[in-house]
Amino acid sequence: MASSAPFMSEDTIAAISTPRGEGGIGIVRLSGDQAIPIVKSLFVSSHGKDIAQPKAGRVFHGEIRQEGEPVEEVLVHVMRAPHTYTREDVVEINCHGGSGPLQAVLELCLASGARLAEPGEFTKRAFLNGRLDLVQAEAVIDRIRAQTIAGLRAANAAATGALSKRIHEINSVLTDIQAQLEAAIDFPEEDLPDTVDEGLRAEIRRAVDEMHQLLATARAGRLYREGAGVAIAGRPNVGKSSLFNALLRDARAIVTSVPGTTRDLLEEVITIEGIPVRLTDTAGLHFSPDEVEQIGIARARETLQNADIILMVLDASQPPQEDERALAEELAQHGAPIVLALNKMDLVDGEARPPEWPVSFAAVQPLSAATGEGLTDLEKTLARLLLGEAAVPPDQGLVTRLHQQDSLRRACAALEQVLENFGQSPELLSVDVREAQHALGEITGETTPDDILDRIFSAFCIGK
Ligand SMILES: Nc1nc2c(ncn2[C@@H]2O[C@H](COP(=O)(O)OP(=O)(O)OP(=O)(O)O)[C@@H](O)[C@H]2O)c(=O)[nH]1
Ligand SMILES: [Mg+2]
Repeated sequence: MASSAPFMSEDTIAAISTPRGEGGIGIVRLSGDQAIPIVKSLFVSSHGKDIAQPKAGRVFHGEIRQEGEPVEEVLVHVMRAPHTYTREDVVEINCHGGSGPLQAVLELCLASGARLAEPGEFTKRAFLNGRLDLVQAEAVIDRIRAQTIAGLRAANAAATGALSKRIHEINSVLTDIQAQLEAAIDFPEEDLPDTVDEGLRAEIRRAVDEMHQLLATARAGRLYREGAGVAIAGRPNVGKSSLFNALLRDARAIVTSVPGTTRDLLEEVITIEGIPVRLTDTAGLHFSPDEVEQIGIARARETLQNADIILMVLDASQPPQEDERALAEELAQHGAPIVLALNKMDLVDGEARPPEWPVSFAAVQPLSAATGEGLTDLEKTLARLLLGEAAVPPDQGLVTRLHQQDSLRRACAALEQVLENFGQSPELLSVDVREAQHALGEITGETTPDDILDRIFSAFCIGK
């Protein structure tokens, strides 16, 4: 047993930590007090070294053997508690990256006393052992899943503690306020002098302001992490697929002059100002007797239901069409803001025809999918609509998750209650301050209930 670690869990866990499929290498990872003894029992060093000997080194070449027979040539990386990811002893066995070798080595580890790790269990141990707080633990998964550089920067900022620091700063102000209130409880006959009263009130207001600022980052935080959906819709042949391709900078969708070309949904992820945007091209919306097209139209409507923004495309070179207004009204029912793209401007002399519509658009953008005119402006418009006015740089501490947002809202409400009750007994005020602290502690993990923790970590993959 590695006595240097006060954190050791009761059992040693093992899992394949690299993705399924073939690769140059693959890694089986173990964590726990038996990690080194288990691997020692399976491993024969090429240089006669003992991996359990701290002085022998950290990386060992050799073979994993089963009853004396070589199973796999490996590199074993030994990391001793507490300077490891989980703060327990960790051993990583570098194998050839294929399911055969990895599965064989994992099974030998399990047969020798390790237990198969649950999803996210390595990171959960890092959290339980105080190596990471909850914000940082959740940022681990965000780093893995980041789809854009901005998303990675946001996750990195959270992982290095940018958000946690802001939460702790607010919390320490609240601890101070709590101390002042408790002092007042202990000496009830001494009323708080007015100056202290005002000072407290100002401190609480500042804490509320800071929390509102954090809440204002939630939209950007969620967008960098989860991305957004933009669906292209419109009548047949107006140039939806051409616009899809132009935004993608790739001839992904089939474009022809025949109306009804697109039937199935096409989805691709593009990056607009750091936001991963799932762009969907849909079948032209109109009445069609064609069965295949009808199915495509039904699918298009389903996608529109879930879009964050609908991009309604119009052929600006054509006179107004009968059913355009009805289509705009139909699209408006989906609830997402609609951006009207006036396409084929390269065929229009002068201004696009003045729109007169039964619905209001979030923006109107003249463009040409053929020449690229207006596309940059369209992207800027989409980014502005998605991020709102509160565009925040990704590397400051952003609120990225709903549960963080919810806790902040509750903390804010509790402090607003304190401001409202000011002048009443310090005991009463103290209860709400404590509630605010409790809510903030749920973000960093200090006061998060176990079932919520379980839910958070079970969303990770096995081996992480
Ligand atoms: N001149 C010009 N032609 C365009 C432009 N955009 C699209 N087109 C042409 O318009 C025709 C229809 O384009 P698509 O992109 O297939 O239109 P769509 O809306 O996807 O059509 P469906 O899939 O049938 O609903 C093609 O012949 C395109 O080359 C544009 O900006 N300028
Ligand atoms: Mg099309």
